[in-house]
Amino acid sequence: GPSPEDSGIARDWLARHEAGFGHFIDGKFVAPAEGGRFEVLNPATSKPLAQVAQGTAKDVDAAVKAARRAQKGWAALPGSERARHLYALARHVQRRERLLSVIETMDNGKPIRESRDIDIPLVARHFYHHAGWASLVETEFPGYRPVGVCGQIIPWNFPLLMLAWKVAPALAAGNTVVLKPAEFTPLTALLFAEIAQEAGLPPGVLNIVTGDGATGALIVDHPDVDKIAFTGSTEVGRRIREATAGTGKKLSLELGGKSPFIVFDDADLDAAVEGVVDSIWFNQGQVCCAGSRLLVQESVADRMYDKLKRRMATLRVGDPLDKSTDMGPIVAQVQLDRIKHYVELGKTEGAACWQDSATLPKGGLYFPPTLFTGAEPASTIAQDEIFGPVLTASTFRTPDEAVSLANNSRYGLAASVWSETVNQALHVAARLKAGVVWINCANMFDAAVGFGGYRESGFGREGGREGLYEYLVAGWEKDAPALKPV
Ligand code: TXE
Repeated sequence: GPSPEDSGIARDWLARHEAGFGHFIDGKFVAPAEGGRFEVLNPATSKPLAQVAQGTAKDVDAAVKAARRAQKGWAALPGSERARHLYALARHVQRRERLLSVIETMDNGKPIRESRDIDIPLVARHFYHHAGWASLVETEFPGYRPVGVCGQIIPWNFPLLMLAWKVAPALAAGNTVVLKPAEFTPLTALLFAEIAQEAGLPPGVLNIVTGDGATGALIVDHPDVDKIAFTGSTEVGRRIREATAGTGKKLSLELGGKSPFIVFDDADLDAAVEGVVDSIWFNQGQVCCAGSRLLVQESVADRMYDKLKRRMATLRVGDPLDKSTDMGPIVAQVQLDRIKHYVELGKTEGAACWQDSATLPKGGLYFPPTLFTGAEPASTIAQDEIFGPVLTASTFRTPDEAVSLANNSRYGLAASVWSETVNQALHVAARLKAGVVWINCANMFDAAVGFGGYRESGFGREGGREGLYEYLVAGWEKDAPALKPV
């Protein structure tokens, strides 16, 4: 966990910015053009952490212009030079990983163990991986060129990791970026902008404008943006798709999910219980690919539920800066209200609700791990994305029934299958409509593997070779310098 010294550096960093953060445009921090700022809260204490700029049309336009000016020069660099910059970003993230982890935890509420051991190391890994692509893109994608200026809008559940997922491939492929972090969690993106300065990233290549949905809409609508990459709610994704239809802007959307977690009677139930913990109680369940629908084969359902309840009672909900904490607070009051609403609704829909009786810490936005058993497959709690620590369980009899229940969703992001019979697991996996299927594991990510959904979970892939296509277009432009090989 963080030593008092680590919390000290975080406090110092926040104190240095007490007057309020600006936007990061053209390599410099600039005050918001119209002066507006909003408060960012710590969900563990409900106290303010910082004042952050509210981006308006002038700020967005300045950022897009800076990105446009920088783009040709950035694309004209030899791939090995762009790689050098991405390696430098990766190394600087590693050098600052303690400060990044503590700030991420204070801003988002996720346990320090997760930000320190998962989020921030994966951020570095993503930049290292894409540094490799920067030097390979010209030879591996002959006939392709960068899209140009990319608008990137990200959510609050993995604030810096979602930045890395979007920024690393865009820069590797020779694009420049205007990125907007989520209004609840903009701090590590702003710290990353300082890191980009330290690492010597050329001005204008990465611009960060903070603000809410209105700022995001200004980026989407800006006529000089060539591509939008969005991760967030299905509702906003739909609006962005409408807004970009007919503009020629390239678009990728990574939206919600209601991913099935299927346990067969021959599964290692203890391992499956740990898989459930990683699937739905990791990051307080605020995970787009969370295994939020447990489907258990009838003959082992009671045993599975008993084991789960016993394990749930051991989860420690509390101060996210304490390294023994398993679950921190929910990111914001509106999200907590949304979760409470669904849990109340679930009780009226006839499912049995189980929560451990341990009392929650006061002052923060805490919610206990929650299990619904006997949920009707068509009920709201089994169909809607709750985006909180709420698991909905029901049973099946045959593999066919498991597949049809699993696919009975308007989403298609991820799935997890648990069985010790490898043929059964593979056969079922192949019939699931999901962008990623894990067998006897869950929530495994790698920068080299494409991630993304079907149906209302969106389209486009992030990571690896597939992810690069989102940041390239086929063809040739008269005045566009070709990507240069090493
Ligand atoms: O998401 P929003 P919210 C789901 C989850 C959650 C629900 C609502 O179910 O309960 O969405 O969360 C920006 N044009 N997910 O309201 O609003 C916004 O500023 C352009 C799933 O926080 O979609 C933020 O930066 N941008 C998800 C980002 O969009 C707009 C992660 C996401 O916020 C905009 C988060 C607009 N009109 C929520 N309106 C996942 N798939 O991981 C808002 N934004």
